[in-house]
Amino acid sequence: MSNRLNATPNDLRAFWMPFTANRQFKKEPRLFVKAKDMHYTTYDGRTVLDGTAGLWCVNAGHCRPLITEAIAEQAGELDYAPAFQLGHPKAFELANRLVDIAPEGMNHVLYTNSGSESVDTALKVALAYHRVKGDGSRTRLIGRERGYHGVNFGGISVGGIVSNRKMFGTLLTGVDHMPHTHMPDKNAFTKGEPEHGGDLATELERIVTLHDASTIAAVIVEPVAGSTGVLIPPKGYLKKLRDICTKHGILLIFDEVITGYGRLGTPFAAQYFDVMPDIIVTAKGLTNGVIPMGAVFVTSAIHDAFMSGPEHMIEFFHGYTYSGNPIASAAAIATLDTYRDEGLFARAATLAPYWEKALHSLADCPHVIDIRNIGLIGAIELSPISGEPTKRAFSAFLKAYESGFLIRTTGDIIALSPPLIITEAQIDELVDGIRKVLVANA
Ligand code: PXG
Repeated sequence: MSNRLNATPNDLRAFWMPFTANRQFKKEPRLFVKAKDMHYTTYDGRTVLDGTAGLWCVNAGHCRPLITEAIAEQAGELDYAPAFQLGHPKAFELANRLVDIAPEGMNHVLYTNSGSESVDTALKVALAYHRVKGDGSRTRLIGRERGYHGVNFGGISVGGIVSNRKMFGTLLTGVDHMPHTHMPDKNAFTKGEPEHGGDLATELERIVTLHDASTIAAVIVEPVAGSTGVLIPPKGYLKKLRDICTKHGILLIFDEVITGYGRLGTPFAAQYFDVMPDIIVTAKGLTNGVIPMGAVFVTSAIHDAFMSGPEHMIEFFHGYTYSGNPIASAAAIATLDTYRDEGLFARAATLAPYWEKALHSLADCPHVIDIRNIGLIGAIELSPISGEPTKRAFSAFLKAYESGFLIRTTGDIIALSPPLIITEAQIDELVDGIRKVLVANA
C-alpha cells in the first residue's frame, strides 16, 4: 500500500509514535510539512499559529536563517568528530558561550542529546561527586510528586507522574519524593508566583530527618513544572529548598529543560528566582529544538572535585557518541546568536505582563477552574468531564488545531508556551482562538 515517492505518507502504521494516542492519530492524522517564524503549515495546506513553541523548544521561532545556515555550513565542513579523547572547536566555543549566560559560578558544561539524557547525566554527576569527595554513602535522590524529568530510568525514578512510572518495575532504589506544590483551593487564578505553599519546602527537612542527610546525594526539581500542567513555585519555596540543601550538604539540581533559554525572560529560571542550584539541566531551547542536544551545567566545585588522580586517566566515566556533536554545536551557537541579536530573553520579559492580562481574560470561559502564568508560560485548567478525565482538554486541543492554533494539553490542563518572537497581536489572536474553542467546547 505504501507510496514512497509521495511526500505525504499513506501508510502510518510502522511508526509507533511517542506519547501519542496512536489509534486516534492514525484515523485523523495531524502532520506539519513546513514552518516559518510563528506558524506551521499542515499537510492539507492550513496555517497553524504555534502557541507551544513546538514542544517548549522553538524559542526563537521556526526556520530561523542563522540557525539553518549554520547547520548547512557545518554539515559540509566537519560532519562528525569522535567525542571521546578527541574534539572540535565548536563544542568548546559553545561551552564558553553557555557559561557566559549561566548564573555566576556555573562554569562547566557536559553535553547530551536530550532533556532525558541531561537529567540522567546530572543524577550521575551528583552521585559520583559525593563519591569522589569520599562521601559515598550519599546515594539517595529526592524528586517531587508531579515532577517530569524525562523518560529514562533515572528521570522516571525521581519523576512523579504515575502513568510514566507504573509500567516500569521498581525503578531506581533509594528515591523519595517531596509533595507537589499545586494548591488550587488557595492559589487559583494567581498571576505569577502563588502566595500559599512556600512552606511545603520544609517537607524536605522531614525527608532528611527520615533518611539522614548522610544518605542523600541530591534533590531535583523543575523550578517551574511544565509537563505536569504548569506548576509555578510558591513565593519563597525555591529559596527554602536551597537553604535546606546547603545546610545538609545535599546538591540541588534545577531541571530547566523548559525554563532554560529565556522562557521566563532571563536566560535561566535560576536567575529569575535568584536561587543558585549546584547543577542546571537543559536541552530544548539550546538549539531552538532544531537538532537534538542538551547541556548540563555544573559549578567549579563539582567539576574540580573530579580533577584529581593521574592525568592520563578518564575523570568521569560517562558520555555519549554525540556529546557536543559538531552540527548540534553549530546549531546551538547560531541559536544563542539569534537570542542575543534579537534580544529575545528581554523581549519575553517585556511581553510577560501583556501575556498575563490576555490569558486571565479567559477566566469567565466555560469550565475554566484556574489560570496561571509566569514569563511566557501559561496554563488554563478545565474541570474534567465526569468519569472521562483528559477528554475535555483533548477535545479543545483538536478543535484548536482545526481552527488554526497549536496548544498543548496534559490532563485537563491547556499549557501554552509560544516562541519568544510572538507579537502582542498574535497573543490576542491565540487567546481569542482559545476563547472560541472553550465556548464551542462547552
Ligand atoms: N525535563 C523536563 C523538565 C522536561 O520538560 C524533559 C526533562 C525531557 O526532555 P526530552 O528532550 O528527553 O524529551 C522534559 C521534556 C509537554 C512536553 O508538552 C514536555 C516535554 C517533552 C514533551 C512534551 O509538556 N518535556
